[in-house]
Amino acid sequence: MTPIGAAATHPLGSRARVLLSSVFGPYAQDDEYGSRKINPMELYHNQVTRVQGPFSLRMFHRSWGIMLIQANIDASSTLLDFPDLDRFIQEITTNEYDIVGITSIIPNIGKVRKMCELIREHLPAATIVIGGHVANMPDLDERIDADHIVKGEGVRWMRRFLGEDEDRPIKHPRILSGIGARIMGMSQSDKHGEVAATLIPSVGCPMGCNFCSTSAMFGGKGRCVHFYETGEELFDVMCELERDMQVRSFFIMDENFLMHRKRVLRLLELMSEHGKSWSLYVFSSAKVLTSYTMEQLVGLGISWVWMGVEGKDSQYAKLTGVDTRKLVRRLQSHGIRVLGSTIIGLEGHTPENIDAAIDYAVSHDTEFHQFALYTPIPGTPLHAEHLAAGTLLETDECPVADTHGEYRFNFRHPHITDGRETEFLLRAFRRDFDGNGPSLVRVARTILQGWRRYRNHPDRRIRGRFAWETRDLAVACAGALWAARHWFRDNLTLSTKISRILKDICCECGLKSRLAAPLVGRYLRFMMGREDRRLRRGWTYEPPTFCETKKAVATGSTG
Ligand code: B12
Ligand code: SF4
Repeated sequence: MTPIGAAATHPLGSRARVLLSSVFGPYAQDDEYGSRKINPMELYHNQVTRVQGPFSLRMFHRSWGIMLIQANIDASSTLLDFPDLDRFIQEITTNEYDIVGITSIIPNIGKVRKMCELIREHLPAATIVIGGHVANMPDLDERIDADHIVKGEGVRWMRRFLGEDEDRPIKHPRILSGIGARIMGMSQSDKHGEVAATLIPSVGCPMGCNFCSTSAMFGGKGRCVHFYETGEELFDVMCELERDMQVRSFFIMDENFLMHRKRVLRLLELMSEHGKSWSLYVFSSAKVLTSYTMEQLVGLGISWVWMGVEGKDSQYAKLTGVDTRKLVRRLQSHGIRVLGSTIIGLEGHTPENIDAAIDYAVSHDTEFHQFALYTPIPGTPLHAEHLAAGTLLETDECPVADTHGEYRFNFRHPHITDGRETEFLLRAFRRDFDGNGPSLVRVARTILQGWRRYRNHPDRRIRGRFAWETRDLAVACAGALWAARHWFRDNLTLSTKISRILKDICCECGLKSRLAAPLVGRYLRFMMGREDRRLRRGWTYEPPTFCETKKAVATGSTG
């Protein structure tokens, strides 16, 4: 095995033919390879809106790590995303590859094992390279048959392996942030300009929270890897993506984007100078968020933020001194939607205090709320602690495929026993939905708040962004709220809440909304009914397969 850092070059260098693949599906089913019905290849429906029925936001995200690698190597390559087993076999039996790279997370290890076996059988001369979070498993080399296990950043590793210049600038792939979005039984448009571009400025996070595998993967506390060091570099890439993809919004895949203050403030200057009215969707810790003024956040176009709330009285430095409830209210009053993230099963949680912990999370009334179980993941300090204490469950007690954080603990919790965490987790999702209503309604509420506050802002750039973000309010949103109110007609609290927001929208948007709400609403209500029946029959949603080939780039690279 050659870990990152060690010298290794493929004998063919850049003349090698490379296949990069994600693990095979279908994903939302229980099978021998580790797929789990409860663990679909979806962000929202898996970890955020899973109990929201037809209101749940369904959407897929491509495998960005291998897309980034493919865009940055000169060798000829094929990228296979979301194949099923037959499609993967077809790819390796009908083509010759010298290197096969697989990306995976730990719960999907059974699929990696199977894919390695198939590669050995059908492409015995190929070099197998495994990357992504699965590489953090300490004994991975004993569990699968691969040639290289790459921990950490993969672009440099792959360039080095191919004998290419590893220091040349990073080319950003053109990535739509989400695909196949669907809500209330309706497929959403993937058309240019509607969906944000994914932007990957860095990987890792220097905060180094003890449970965080992303931080651990790229060096842990105090470390991370920047693909674009400066505000100028980032701005240039964003302009390229804006031009090529006709986007004006960016999903910034950087665990703590705002933490890199110098880069961010320079980006703000450049955005202002060039009149860029972009929307940015970011991940940020609460403490870092509060280190910016609201004017700066709004100027940057921050309109959606994924923020850890973790749990009441949690010990994490990223939350020290921050009243997250107040912060959320403040952000919302400026039109910023929040995806709060709460951990169920922290060390201090007990069956007696879990309701209070859940109520505290729900009281944030964020637009979206992710709940996940406290899960020691190999490679993290938390995992090392549990290993030393002998509190981890053996894989025969808890299969790796079940350690995805949405089902059960992989360790012996000091207070929560007998598998009760599964119900606690579900309870959290349900209470958030029952108390705060569908996320879609909350999003409409906050967008409206932002619009009311900023529609007359003296800066055209800022006004323009809020106008753009409100573009669906008058018709589609009004209709959705009408349908949602009808859906909850027997629930006085929620229907009153929804009515109030709909009334506000009609006040702002006038006759157009008043007419559209019942017309569009009736249609949506019908579609929701259909979707609900489909879901009750056990329908699941799978991503389409992508196969993208790139010819070798002629360079002076060694071979
Ligand atoms: C996007 C994403 C998803 C997408 C998946 C898209 C996909 N096609 O797989 C969605 C939303 C569906 C998802 C789902 C889940 N995810 Co997820 N996800 C992420 C997220 C937020 C970003 C990943 C990313 O693209 N990063 C940016 C790219 C550039 O970085 P990268 O992928 O790490 O790739 C770099 C290196 O790892 C390496 N590399 C990667 N692949 C390869 C391959 C080769 C050959 C080489 C050499 C190198 C290499 O090079 C890349 C460039 O440096 C990460 C968190 C994070 N910030 O990374 C979590 C994360 C990867 N997910 C995680 C988990 C647990 C899950 C879920 C189980 C959670 C859940 N219960 O919902 C499910 C699993 C679904 C399933 N059935 O498989 C964990 C993995 C933990 C672990 N150690 O295994 C992470 C780290 C989040 C976390 N901190 O808990 N996820
Ligand atoms: S702040 Fe978030 S991304 Fe950073 S280490 Fe902590 S949990 Fe991970």
